[in-house]
Amino acid sequence: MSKNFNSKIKSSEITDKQLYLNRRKFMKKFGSLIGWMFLGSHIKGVAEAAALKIVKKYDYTSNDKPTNIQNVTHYNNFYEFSTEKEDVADLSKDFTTNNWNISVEGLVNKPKVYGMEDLLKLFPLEERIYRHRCVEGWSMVVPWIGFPLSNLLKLSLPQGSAKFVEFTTVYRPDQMPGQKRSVLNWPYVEGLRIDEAMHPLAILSVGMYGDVLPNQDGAPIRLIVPWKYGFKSIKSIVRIKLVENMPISTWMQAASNEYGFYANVNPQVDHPRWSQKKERRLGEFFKRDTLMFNGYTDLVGHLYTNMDLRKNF
Ligand SMILES: Nc1nc2c(c(=O)[nH]1)N[C@H]1C(S)=C(S)[C@@H](COP(=O)(O)O)O[C@H]1N2
Ligand SMILES: [Mo]
Repeated sequence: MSKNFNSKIKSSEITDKQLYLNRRKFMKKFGSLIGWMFLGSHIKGVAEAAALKIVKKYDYTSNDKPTNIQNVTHYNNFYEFSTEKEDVADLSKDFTTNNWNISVEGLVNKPKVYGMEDLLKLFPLEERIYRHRCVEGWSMVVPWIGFPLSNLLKLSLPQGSAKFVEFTTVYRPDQMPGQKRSVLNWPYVEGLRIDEAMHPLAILSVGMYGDVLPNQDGAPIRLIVPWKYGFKSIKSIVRIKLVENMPISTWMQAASNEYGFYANVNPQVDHPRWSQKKERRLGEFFKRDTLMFNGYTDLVGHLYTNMDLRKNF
């Protein structure tokens, strides 16, 4: 660990031993991944520096016990590969994420195309344990590795007219068999209001359980918005666009009466076809109560004062 890295963080934030070990694993993975991508020894240094920047933050971390990684990686919604949750892991095995670029564009003063290595160099990575609630009634707890989305947005200098952020998943039907079928309008699109996108809870994740993201969980980079239903947390992102008008998300296009733009977790507002009062944690038998804003009301409730959450579901 380099000296200047140490001096930048408070002692309370220094990672514990387990995280340190995970970090070594993560570094090795990223080191070899990026080494393979660029075949340059200086790039390995970059990977190392980025991985060393994982800082444990306790502010937003849930006390819930993380779900078994086997469940999290073998029960996935990723319609680009399959609508069968148990099949996504296998069907995404050969998906390639090398030379991945993300473009930040639209109503910003500094539009730019970032490579993954740029992002890792720019933003320190944090581990955050978040609850995740799928609109279909299952939930899990995942230790993500990532950085606040606001870091990237601020760097792009949003213009005053930017009111929403639109995210787009990669379109690659040759590697994503689900995109050859018209189950949804491809590519998958999601959106947030700009104040939601700037909220410190919203992160771009590049890893989980101390390692890089598995393909089935949205490699190499995905959004995580833990107070909203899982479909907002768009995977394998290639474009982030700041816009003036509310984006029409893929799920709004598919069924606007069932999937709204806001999609805040809300046990009081049922889905037209099922109740949202309870949820089943992967790996658990008994259902538990679903919490308002997935338990993050203290942190995000102020974003929705004076809003009718029944109308804006
Ligand atoms: N591109 C894309 N992103 C997506 C989806 C998808 O089908 N395609 N499914 C969403 C849904 S419905 C959920 S619940 C979460 C699931 O994330 P996980 O498989 O990592 O648990 O991803 C979300 N992001
Ligand atoms: Mo979901």
